[in-house]
Amino acid sequence: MLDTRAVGVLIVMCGLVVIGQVSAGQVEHHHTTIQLENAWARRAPSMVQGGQSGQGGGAMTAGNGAVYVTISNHGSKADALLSASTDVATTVELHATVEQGGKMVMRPLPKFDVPAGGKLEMKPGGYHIMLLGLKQDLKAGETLNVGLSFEKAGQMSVEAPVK
Ligand SMILES: [Cu+2]
Repeated sequence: MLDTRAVGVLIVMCGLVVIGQVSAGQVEHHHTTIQLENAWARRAPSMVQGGQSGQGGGAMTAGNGAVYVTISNHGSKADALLSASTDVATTVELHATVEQGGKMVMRPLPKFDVPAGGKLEMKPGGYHIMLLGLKQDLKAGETLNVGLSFEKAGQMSVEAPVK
């Protein structure tokens, strides 16, 4: 005669093994590895025009703007931001600000690398998402929806309050 209690214990143990494998698999999911924080936007950085610090407000037409986001990569593989998009600008570029002959100038980059376990912090005077040819004025209190396209994480989006 079979000991039915022993069989029951075996079945329970097999069940636990299966559950354990499913949990381990979920940890490997990679669409949560990219974290977007501290997003904000503003009208054209004053450095765009150069020269003496502007002649009062309102001189600029349509103009440009910038979006800043802190991107953290919690994954084990490097990722990269390839492009960004928003409805309010004609053209959106990835820019770095670098010093050149004593002046700070902006330079377009093909992508922003985000190393595994690292972060890319955009900020005024550094990396930023450049909005060229604004279709509408950016007013404080409004929020821009910005799409971000990553090499590995794919398409993401973030809400960027205008400051
Ligand atoms: Cu720029």
